[in-house]
Amino acid sequence: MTRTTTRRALLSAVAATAMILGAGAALAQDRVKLRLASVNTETDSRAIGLIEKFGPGVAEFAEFEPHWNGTLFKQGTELEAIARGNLEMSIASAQEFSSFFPEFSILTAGYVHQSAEHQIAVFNDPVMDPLKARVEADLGVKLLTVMYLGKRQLNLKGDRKVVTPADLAGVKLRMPGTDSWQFLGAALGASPVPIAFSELYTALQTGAVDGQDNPLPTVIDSKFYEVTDQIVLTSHLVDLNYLTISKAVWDGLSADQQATVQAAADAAADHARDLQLQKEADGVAFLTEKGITVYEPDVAAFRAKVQADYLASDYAKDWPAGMLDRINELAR
Ligand code: KDO
Repeated sequence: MTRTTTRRALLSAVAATAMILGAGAALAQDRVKLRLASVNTETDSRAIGLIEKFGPGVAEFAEFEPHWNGTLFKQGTELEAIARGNLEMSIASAQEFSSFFPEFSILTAGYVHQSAEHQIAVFNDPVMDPLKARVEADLGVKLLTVMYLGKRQLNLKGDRKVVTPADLAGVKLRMPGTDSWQFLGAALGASPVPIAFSELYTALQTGAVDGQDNPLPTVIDSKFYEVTDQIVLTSHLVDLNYLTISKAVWDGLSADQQATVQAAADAAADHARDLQLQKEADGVAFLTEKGITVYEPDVAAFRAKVQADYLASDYAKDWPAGMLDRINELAR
């Protein structure tokens, strides 16, 4: 049995119990408490979108209680917390879902999503329906909407010039903890090192790693520019997160309340996306001003290696038939 299968089998049993408990709890309350756990800061665009649009949007019947900076649950443990009935909402990556459901790895692959609009088109397309249904059935988690994180870029210490993946040989590149993130780091040509987001600034500062990858707004928001020297504009992953809610809590809401939660989630994601796109557009000027060297490598060389590595990997064997073609069609 693979690690993924074991984790999923365990959780489907847990989720079934949590659904029964959760539904009862939601019905018994007048007001619904919606605690959200995430590792991002409270100044991140997704946090601002949720605070300004989601909380007020559901205020009539729900109390939105966000916990940022990984203070409630550590990075990568949030989905399990929802499945166990210990948490109501999270901001989760496709990589986290892929550790339960291998087919999600198609959404983690480099150079697959092309833009923020493309992410929305994929999320709303029927091609996502079986994936969403499986997450609900096996994990007790509902995907509400897709949130834009941005184009991930390399952010390194030192003055090594990076043109092609070969230039990253031996570079200790921090990537988040799950296997699919580590695979992406290796596909870029680097030696990936798993470190949680909340420990990343210190890891860069102490030189435990040579660099990290994240979209420019995150480099700015978390001040990684203070402890790094350069940005290589590989744009290797147009990154997303899903705003999730416990299926048990969702099922305990009336149809009107569900519609209100959905509308508030979409409004939060739209607002956050606008903010993040603007920060991304302003990012190069901001970072250059801070003394960071920003340049473009041979992006075609990165794209060719990353795509070839994914297509030759075991991950690709789990991609639903025709899904990659459909995702590519939606980019046009
Ligand atoms: C990160 O750990 O590098 C990452 O960018 C991964 C994303 O999926 C997301 O979890 C993000 O961190 C956090 O929300 C912090 O911005």
